[in-house]
Amino acid sequence: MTGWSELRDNGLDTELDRAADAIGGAREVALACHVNPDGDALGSMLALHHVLRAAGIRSVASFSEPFVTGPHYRLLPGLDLLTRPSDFPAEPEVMVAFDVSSLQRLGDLAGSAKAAGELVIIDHHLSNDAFGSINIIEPDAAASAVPVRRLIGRLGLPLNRDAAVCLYAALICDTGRFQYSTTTPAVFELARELVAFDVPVAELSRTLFEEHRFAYLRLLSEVLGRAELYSADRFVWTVVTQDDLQRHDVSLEEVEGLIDVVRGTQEAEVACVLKEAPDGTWRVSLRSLGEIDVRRVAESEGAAGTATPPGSRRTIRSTWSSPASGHSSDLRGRGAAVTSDGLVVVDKPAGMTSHDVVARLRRAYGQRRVGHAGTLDPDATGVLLVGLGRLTRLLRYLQDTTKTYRGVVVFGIATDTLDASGAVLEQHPMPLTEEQVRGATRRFVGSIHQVPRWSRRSRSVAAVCTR
Ligand SMILES: [Mn+2]
Repeated sequence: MTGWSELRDNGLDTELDRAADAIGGAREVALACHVNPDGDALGSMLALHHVLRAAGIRSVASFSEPFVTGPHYRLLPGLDLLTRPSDFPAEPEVMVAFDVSSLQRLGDLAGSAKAAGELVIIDHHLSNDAFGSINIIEPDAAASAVPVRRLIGRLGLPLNRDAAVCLYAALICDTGRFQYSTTTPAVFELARELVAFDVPVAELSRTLFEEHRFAYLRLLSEVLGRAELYSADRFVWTVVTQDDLQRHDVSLEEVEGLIDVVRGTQEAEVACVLKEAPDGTWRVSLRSLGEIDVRRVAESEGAAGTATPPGSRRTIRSTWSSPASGHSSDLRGRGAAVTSDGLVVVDKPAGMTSHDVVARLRRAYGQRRVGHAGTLDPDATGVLLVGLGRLTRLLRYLQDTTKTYRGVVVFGIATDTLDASGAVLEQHPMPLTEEQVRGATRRFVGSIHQVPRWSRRSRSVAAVCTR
């Protein structure tokens, strides 16, 4: 244990007392958890909500847009008691943030946190930057539910059944049903106390971990069908697009557990799932077994971009976690100044080289290490995957995968650069029929080996045609 951690542990008692005083003396307490809440965030927040309500202390509970929770959380009592983020107090007297490692993780509610008279942070992330006025941070705890239970005790308020169900759900979500290495005797002691409150153990386990709509199984078969394993690098990954989700009528929240299927790959140490959100941003789930500790990488790096760079409509948000501890670490930065590691999916316009894109992102992020996966000619438009900082290392895993190119062919024109943007040297009318074109293109279908031919301007005319 480091001196830093000991100091924090020693301070915990005082912080619990200060939080209990603030909450006990408030006219209303505003509770919030992180964006896209997981079981620990939701369960921890709702547990205190239930306890305060039962004691006649006014409280509101919410989280940022998108204000939706996955169907697997439906057995958590109190989802109907949540307040929309738009109705959350702008300047709460006392605000409590659950399972939130940085201000950014509050999303739309970050403004309320800044304006709060007293901001209590309850968390167990090692990376927590203690941004509250009162910080109850217990890095050794298996879940935020643990310090929440302590706080309830310090408030002198009794647990009730609804609160116990919520805390139990939080505990099993963050320990993977008592299987991660964070599952200590203290975890079982808390579980023992909670289960005495008539917690529906089997139903919670099934709804939180096992049950899915049949549509999800269909989607899963497609997504797993396209998973790729890089045996030499011990890396496995797959991708879920908005198109997949829409065709199968499955929500983004429903595919939260997909990473746990992918990480079961025996031949891989690191598993990755890319998920496309409705707004075109990407969420990256990374899990590691063995020696590659993605959580430590995340914490030492402290950041990944959520900012949208100029000229790009897409960003990637990253969540890193290690199943060994079940402890997920958010990789997003603490502010605009720290957003220099990440993956950016650029929709490259015509006229820019891949190098131009890299130069522009380098300036925009003040990050020297910028690399791209694959190359797009100046005339080509579309997806160019760019890595910033440490995440440039991921690029080699991503660039050998299948790509699709769409092209338009104009017959009868010859240019000095061999591409569409060159000066036209010759032009002949070519009244071709569809049959003639089909007949002539038949020999281009399939796998073709071709010696690259260098054009004067782009210097990169290499083609492999597949269908
Ligand atoms: Mn947690």
